[in-house]
Amino acid sequence: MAKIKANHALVKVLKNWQVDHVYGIPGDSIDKVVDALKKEEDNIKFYGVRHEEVAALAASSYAKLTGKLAVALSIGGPGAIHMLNGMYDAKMDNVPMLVLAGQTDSKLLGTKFFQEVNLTALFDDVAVYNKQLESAENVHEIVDEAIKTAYAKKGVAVLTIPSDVLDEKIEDMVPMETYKFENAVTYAEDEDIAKAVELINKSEKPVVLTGVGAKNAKNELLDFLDHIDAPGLITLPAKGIIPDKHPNFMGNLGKIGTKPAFEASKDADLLILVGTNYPYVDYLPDKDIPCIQIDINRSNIGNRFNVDVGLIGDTKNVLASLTQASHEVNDRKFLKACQENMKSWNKWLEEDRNDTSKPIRPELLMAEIEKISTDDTVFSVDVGTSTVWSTRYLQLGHNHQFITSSWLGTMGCALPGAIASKIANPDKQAIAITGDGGLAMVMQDFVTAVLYKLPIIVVVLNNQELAFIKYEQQAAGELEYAIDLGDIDFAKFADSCGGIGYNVVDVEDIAPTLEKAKNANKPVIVNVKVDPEAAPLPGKIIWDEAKGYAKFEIRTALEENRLEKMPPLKTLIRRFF
Ligand SMILES: Cc1ncc(C[n+]2csc(CCOP(=O)(O)OP(=O)(O)O)c2C)c(N)n1
Ligand SMILES: [Mg+2]
Repeated sequence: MAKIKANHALVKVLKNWQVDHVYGIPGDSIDKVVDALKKEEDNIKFYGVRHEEVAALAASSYAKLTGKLAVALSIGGPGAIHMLNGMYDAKMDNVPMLVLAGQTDSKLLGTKFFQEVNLTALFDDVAVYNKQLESAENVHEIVDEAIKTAYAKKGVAVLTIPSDVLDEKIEDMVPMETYKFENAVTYAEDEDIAKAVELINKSEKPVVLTGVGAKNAKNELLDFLDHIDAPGLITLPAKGIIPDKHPNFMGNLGKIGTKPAFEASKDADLLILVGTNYPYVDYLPDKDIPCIQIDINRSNIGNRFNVDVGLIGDTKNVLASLTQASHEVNDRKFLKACQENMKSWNKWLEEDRNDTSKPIRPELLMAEIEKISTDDTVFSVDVGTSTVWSTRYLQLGHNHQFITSSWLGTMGCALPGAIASKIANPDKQAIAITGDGGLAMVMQDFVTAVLYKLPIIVVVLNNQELAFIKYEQQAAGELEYAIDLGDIDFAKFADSCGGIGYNVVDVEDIAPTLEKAKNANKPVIVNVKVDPEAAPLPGKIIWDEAKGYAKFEIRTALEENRLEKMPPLKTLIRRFF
């Protein structure tokens, strides 16, 4: 049998799995893999980043957008440690990733050699597959197994590779095949569907709360909502699954959700959970109302709520079965009441979206970003107040995509997400929406977008502080502390990277500058000085937060002798009552 170098065998398996790109930084302990990738450069493109965390975050984002596994690689020791954050992002948002990490030469392992870190121990908690390659012989089988496991368990597979192991020649047993992983389609039991249908038919006030698990079932979900005439709520990461302008849509549920969603939830007599492991039980209805939960994963059923009927299966076919078997309802009184509620909410949102006061309000900025978007823009949103403004004020349509770091909630995810979006879909516009703190964590990789000619638009909500934390401190009745960031001229920075940078300070400049960004065929940073006093208030202020705000006011007055500017009273009142 023909012989092949083990590093080439590894890369051949990646090719078999239709891996067409890799993110990473080369270096001593991983260079054998990089060398083999060089030989396949026409098939697998290497995206060299400036920080390994960005490699892992981009890989995770790519998987969120496409469902396909992406690969991140780095040397062992420091490079591998840098990747950890993006790996947790993939783990917690349940997407497949393959990490190839270099390691000290096998003969030196255990001798406290330079850069030797126990990577198997390091990755123990984050990985669904975590092996150190001990010999070259079966490399193809091991890589295969790693990728299959990442897909099957929707998580991160790690292969740690001591630098000398791939040096050998082995028998070429890599099959000449193309693989595609497909989860078996699961159908819920008929008997359970019948029980669920009975509950649905009996209910007067059903509420449907949808999570990202329904990402591939948009049409079925909308058919179901129309058919039973029920209000549709979403979790934050599911933004975009129900178009914002859909008549049954009540917005997202939770601390940064809408008041109508909260009220629909509290008033419901039946809760239908679709593809979500929603954690904030305070926002769910009281536990004794009936509940139907649809999930592909049995272990999610009844996690947070007393579930009467668990429908284990693909959201797509389960929703279709429910639509087919349940009574059609028109003019449901409950939906009408929710829609009335939503009308006032939308009126308030519209007022905010048109607020041209100075300094620039983030709400207006969102409305302006929406105007330059196309009908299939991918929005990659960071963690901070930009998460609140984007989820609340951007109105997404059926073909928009929205990604963020939903469960890990890591700052710095927006830029890597936009880079991955352009790689996944070069023809779709990619807009990153980020805070100044979040961008500062990963900004060096703007130059990656420049280098690979990925014309992304990065909009920075620059308030020179960690505003989200400021409001958390206020809501908890604490004094503001350690939140100042200073000012970075991100526009100058963009220019210095070979991209394009714009500073926006005046309201009148927002629209023309965004228009220029839209038409620039280069990566752009639009650095917008936004109002640091723009408070991302919860849609519905729950009692503890109201108490926190009051305590904060009293403490600032007493301990600091000043009365801090509170969010406008009008806003507080309409969200509290
Ligand atoms: C890696 C990481 N560190 C810290 C936090 C906690 N945190 C959440 S939001 C936030 C502030 C974000 O600041 P910025 O990006 O400037 O956005 P702003 O809230 O000011 O709009 C912080 C520190 C986090 N989520 N992730
Ligand atoms: Mg900020």
